[in-house]
Amino acid sequence: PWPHVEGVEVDLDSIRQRNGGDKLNPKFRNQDQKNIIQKQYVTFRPQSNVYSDPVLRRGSLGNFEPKEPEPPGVPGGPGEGSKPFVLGADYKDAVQASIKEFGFNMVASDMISLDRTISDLRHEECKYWHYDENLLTSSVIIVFHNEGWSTLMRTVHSVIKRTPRKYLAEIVMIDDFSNKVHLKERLEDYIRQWNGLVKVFRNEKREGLIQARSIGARKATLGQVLIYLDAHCEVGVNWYAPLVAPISKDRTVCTVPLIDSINGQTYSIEPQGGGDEDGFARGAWDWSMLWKRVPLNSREKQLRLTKTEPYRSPAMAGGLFAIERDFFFELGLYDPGLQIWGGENFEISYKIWQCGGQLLFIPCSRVGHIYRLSGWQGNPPPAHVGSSPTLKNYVRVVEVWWDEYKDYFYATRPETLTLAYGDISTLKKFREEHRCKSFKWFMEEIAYDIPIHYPLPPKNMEWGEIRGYETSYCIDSMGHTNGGNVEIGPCHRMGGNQLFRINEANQLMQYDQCLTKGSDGSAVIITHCSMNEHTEWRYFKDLHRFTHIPTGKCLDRSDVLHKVFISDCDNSKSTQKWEMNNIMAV
Ligand code: UD2
Ligand code: MN
Repeated sequence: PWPHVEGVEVDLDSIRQRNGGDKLNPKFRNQDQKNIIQKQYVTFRPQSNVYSDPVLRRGSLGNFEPKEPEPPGVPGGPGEGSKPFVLGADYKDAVQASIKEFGFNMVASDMISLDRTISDLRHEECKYWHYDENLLTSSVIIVFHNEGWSTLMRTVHSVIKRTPRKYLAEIVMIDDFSNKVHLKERLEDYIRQWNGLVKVFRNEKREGLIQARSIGARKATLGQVLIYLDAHCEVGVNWYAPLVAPISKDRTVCTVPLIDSINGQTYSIEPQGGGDEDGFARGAWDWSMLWKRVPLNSREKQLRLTKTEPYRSPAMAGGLFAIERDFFFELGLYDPGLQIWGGENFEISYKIWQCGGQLLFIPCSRVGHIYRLSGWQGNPPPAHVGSSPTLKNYVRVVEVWWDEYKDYFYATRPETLTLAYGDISTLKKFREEHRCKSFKWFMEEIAYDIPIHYPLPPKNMEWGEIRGYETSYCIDSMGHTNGGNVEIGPCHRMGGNQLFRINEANQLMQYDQCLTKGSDGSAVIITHCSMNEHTEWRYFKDLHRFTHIPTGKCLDRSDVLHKVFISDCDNSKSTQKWEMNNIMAV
């Protein structure tokens, strides 16, 4: 018995052992799980895909609903039913170390059964949908790089536990050049229990998650549909049929489950937040290409009869989706020039929509995902990749897909104008040959609600560093935001905290922050602003002057104290002279 698990008498060490955390020994695996996993692995591919639309029969439980409660991983064990599991103070240091290494509390995870039960977070209505039983089969693909063991394996266990066996062709794991012992030496042994259902392939160099997913598509040859999951997920009750049914009906549909949030400390599962009153949101972006979610609007709702039906989304978050295998290949998989992390979620979304497919969010298919906790050391890109791969990815995506809208991206990220993003001619050719639609069509027909939440930004008049005239000192935000002072520092020509822009709306900005006057009436501060806020500045290039319009004062500095402020304009003061230029060191 462990004192820190209140009211429960379970031996956490034995769970940890069974999870493969200490000693890998398949005989520790629990009996219930053995009954679920079939011994013999048989390739299954239905000959035809007769498919009729799902029907909602409110009185009768859906044909894919479990007939009896799921067996617990460990009866009464920690985390069962996705109850929060809180460790005692004794574990504090070990917990912190694991968060730093993996982004999650691995000490707690290792004590929670890999086969634990979870609470059913679905809308009640979801239980009454009936689906055609000739669903397509799937390969589930999980790419991973240096992930924790039990969170990774819980992903695999949950798929095996909650996917009807006849539709699960294989689970393909792509090891993206991990260097942890538990991933290099134990995995093959551990997955042997599933007799070939689970496969591991290893990249010979770090490819990044994007190319690793394309590799996974090539390796996964058995299923008709490819389902991608991050390496720290738990699929929910009856997640499969609702996710795959729309693809069985129309092979150019790509589906995304509703993504709940697994707490990386306690492993409780919270329903996806935000969105509308039912928690439904559409995937979106701001014009600097940050991932955003906007509430499901009434026009989209009206395309459906009931609230748990799939709905259209302009974009996906990236990690969790299902796509027909051949369709994904026809789309050319991911752009081979996208590196490591980021932007691929938009590339695939635009490609799907603009080239004739559809992207649907599926309210009744739910999958939990653990978001990394702060304090995680991160996955630095490998040495053979140049600087800022993510930004380069964004540039490739806007250059290929955004047409004239790309100016809005450059307006918010002017520093990317100088990035060498590589050759995109093959992608442009693909777009032409497939007669993919324009971004304008996409914005008007599908993503029409995004500018309501994220208005198109004003164009820039000038951008670059703001240098004291004939000095080597520049205005520097010092990373301050939300009301912090800006200061003066040696110009470094690296952009970042010294990168500003002045736009047609008279905003003097850095990222999503504006410069304005502080409460003392003179210091210049930097604070978050939306479209019509802090429209206060004018730059007179020939006079080397920035004027603060509301006060009529001039931007000034104290060279000794490194302060930036506004003061009465005086032509003879050299500290009021500035020069904005965009010669960067890239
Ligand atoms: C989100 C997505 C993620 C991906 C990313 C943008 C969700 C829930 N997650 O960030 O899937 O689309 O945005 O690119 O939508 N990995 C590798 N090699 C690497 C780095 C990561 O294989 O070089 C693996 C990693 O182990 C994980 C997956 O890729 O399984 C996604 O990485 P993440 O979980 O760090 O990304 P996340 O969830 O912050
Ligand atoms: Mn993730």
